[in-house]
Amino acid sequence: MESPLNGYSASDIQVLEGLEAVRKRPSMYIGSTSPKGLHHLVFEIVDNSIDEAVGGFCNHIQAIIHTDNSVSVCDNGRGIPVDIHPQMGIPALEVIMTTLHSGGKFGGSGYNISGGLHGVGLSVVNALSLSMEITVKRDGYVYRQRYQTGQPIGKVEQCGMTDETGTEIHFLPDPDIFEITVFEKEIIEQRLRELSFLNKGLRITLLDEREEDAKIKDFHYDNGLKDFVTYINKKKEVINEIPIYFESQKDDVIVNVVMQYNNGYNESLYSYANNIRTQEGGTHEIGFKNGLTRVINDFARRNNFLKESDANLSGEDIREGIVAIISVLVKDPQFEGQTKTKLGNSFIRTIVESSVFESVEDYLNENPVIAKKILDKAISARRAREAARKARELTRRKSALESTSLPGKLADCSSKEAHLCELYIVEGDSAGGSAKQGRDRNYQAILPLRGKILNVQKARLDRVLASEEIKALITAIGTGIDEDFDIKKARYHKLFIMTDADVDGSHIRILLLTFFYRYMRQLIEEGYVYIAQPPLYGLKRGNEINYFHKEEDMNQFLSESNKKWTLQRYKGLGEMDAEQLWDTTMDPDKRTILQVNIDDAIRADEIFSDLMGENVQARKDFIQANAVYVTNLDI
Ligand code: 0RA
Repeated sequence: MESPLNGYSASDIQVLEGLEAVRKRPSMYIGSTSPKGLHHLVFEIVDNSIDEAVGGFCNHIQAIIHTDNSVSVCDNGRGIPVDIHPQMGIPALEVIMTTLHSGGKFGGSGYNISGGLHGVGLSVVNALSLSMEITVKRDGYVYRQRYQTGQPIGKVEQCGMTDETGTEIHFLPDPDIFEITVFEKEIIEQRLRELSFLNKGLRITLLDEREEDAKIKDFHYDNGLKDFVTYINKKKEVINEIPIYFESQKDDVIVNVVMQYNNGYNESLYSYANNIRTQEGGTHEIGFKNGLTRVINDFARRNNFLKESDANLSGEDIREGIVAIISVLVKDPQFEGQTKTKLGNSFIRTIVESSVFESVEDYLNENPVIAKKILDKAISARRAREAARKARELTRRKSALESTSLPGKLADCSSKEAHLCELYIVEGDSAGGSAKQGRDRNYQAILPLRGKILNVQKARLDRVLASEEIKALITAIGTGIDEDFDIKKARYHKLFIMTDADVDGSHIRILLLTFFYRYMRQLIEEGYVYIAQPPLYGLKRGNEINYFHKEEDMNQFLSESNKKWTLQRYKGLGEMDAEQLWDTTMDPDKRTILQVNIDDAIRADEIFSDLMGENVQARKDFIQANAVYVTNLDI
C-alpha cells in the first residue's frame, strides 16, 4: 500500500495531517489553550509514566520545571521501544510521538490502563511543543530523538551505553498555541502529590529550577490512600483513627477504597478512575454510596441501633463527616459528562457496591466500638435533618397562612426597606430591653434571645433548631432555611449578633454563627452578618465616660491623662443602660462592628463540633482562651 511520493510515504503524510489537525484545533485535544490546557501537557506526559508504574515497571518519576518554562519528566520504567515498527517501517518511538492515539497499541499488560481525560497521547504534547526531546534508555543503550512543532528533526540516534532503563521527555510548549506558557508550580505539585497518594510506594519528585534555592519536593507514600485520607483529615478530630481500607479485584477491575470519619458535617468523596479525578462521579461512586448505605442499615438493624418501626438511615445521614476516596482501575474506561469526568461503565457499580458491602461489614463486626460511634453519628445526623425539616415546614406553614405573624418578642423597625434595616440579636431579656429603648426604631429591630436555652453545651444543633428562640429568629429574618432559603426575602440586610463578653456569650455567638453557616449560609456569603462589639471598659469622671474595647488602649489613655477616673468593667450587656448601649454599640456613627466572613463561620462550625464532640482538650482550650471572662463556671 505504501508508495513513495516525493520522498514521503503515505503513512508519513497521514502523520503530518494528524499533528497539523492538533495544532489547528488544540482545544479538541486538550480542552483549551488556557493555563489549564498548558498544564494538561505535563499531566499527559506524567500519566504515561504513571501507566508504567501501574504496570509495576517503574517506581520513580522526576519532574523538573526549567528556567525557560520547559518541563522534563523522567521515569525509570522499561523505556519506550525503539525497534522498527513492522507496518510503519520507523522506530516505535517515532510512531508513538507522531501518531494520534497510538499509545495503547503497543501495550504490554499494564499499559492498557490508560487515562481517558488525558490519554490523548504523547503525540498531542509533541504537536503543541516548540521543541521536544526524548531520551530512552533500554537494551543497554541510550537513544535520543528531537522534534520541533511535532516534526522529527533527525532520526532516533544511539548515543552511548547504559545499564539503566527509562524514558525522559523534555518539552517546551509552543507560545503560538498557548495563551500563557508559564507553569504554576502549585498546580503541578498538587497533581503529583495526588498521583503519589494514588500509587502507593511510587516516588514522585518535583524541582522548580525557576526558584532561587530550589529544593526537590519528594512525594512518596508507603500507605497510599490511607496516607491521603489522613492528609485530608489532618486538622480534624477523627472517629476512626485507623482508616477503613480495602482493596479488591474482580474481572480485571481493581477497586481501592479508604474512608475515615471526622466529627464535622461535610461529606468529602474523592473518586478516581485510572488515576483521573472523576469530578462528576459515576458508577464507581454510586456503587460506593449504595454499598455503604446498605451495609450500615443492615448492621444497624442486626444490632438494634434501629428499631423495627424506624425508617432506614439515609445515605446523606450515613455520610455526614465522611472522607472517602474511591479509586478504580479499569481496562476500558468510559468517560462521560460535561467535562468527561464521569465514569460510565455500568458493570463497575455492582463490583464496587458488593466489595464495599463485604469489606465494611467485616470491619464493623470486628470493630464494635467504632461501629457504634459511626452509627451514633448517623443517627444524630438524621435527628438534625428531621429537626431542620420540621423547622422548615413550620416556617413554610407560617408564611403560607399568616404571613405577617412575626414573633412576639421581636421589636420590629418601622421601615420596610430591607436594605436599610438592621436586626440586633441580643443575648438576654434585660439587655434586649435596654437595646429596645436605646435604638433608632426607624430602621433598627431588636430580637432578644434567652441565652440559657441556647447554651451550646447542652443543646445539639437539632435541638437548637427546635427551640422557640431559633424559630423566632428564623421568622424574624424571613428568608426561610436550608432548601427553602431565599435571600431576596431577607427582612434586614444587616444582622448583628450582640452577646455578653463571657464564656456563655462566646458559646451563643458560636452557636448562632454555626446555625447561619449550616442553614442560611448565603447570609454570611453576602456579608449580612456582623458581630456587635460592645466596649469592655469605661473610664468615668462626673458625666464624662470614655469607652474602650482593649485594655491596652485604656492604659494608653490613662498614661496620657493626669486626671482621676473611675473604672467600669462591662462583663454583660445588662450593665449598660439604654443610652450607653446606643452610644457605644448601636449608633452607626460611633459603633465598632465586625463583618463575619465565611472563614469565621467555618471556624465557628469547627469550634462548635469540638465543643459538642468528644474532644475534651478542645473544650478545655476554648475555656482557657476565654478564661479572662470566666468567674465561676462549671463545665
Ligand atoms: C509502549 C510499550 C512499552 C512501554 C512504553 C510504551 C512506555 C511509554 C512511556 C511513556 C513514558 N514513559 C514510558 N515508559 C514506557 C513496553 C515496552 C516493553 O515491552 O519493554
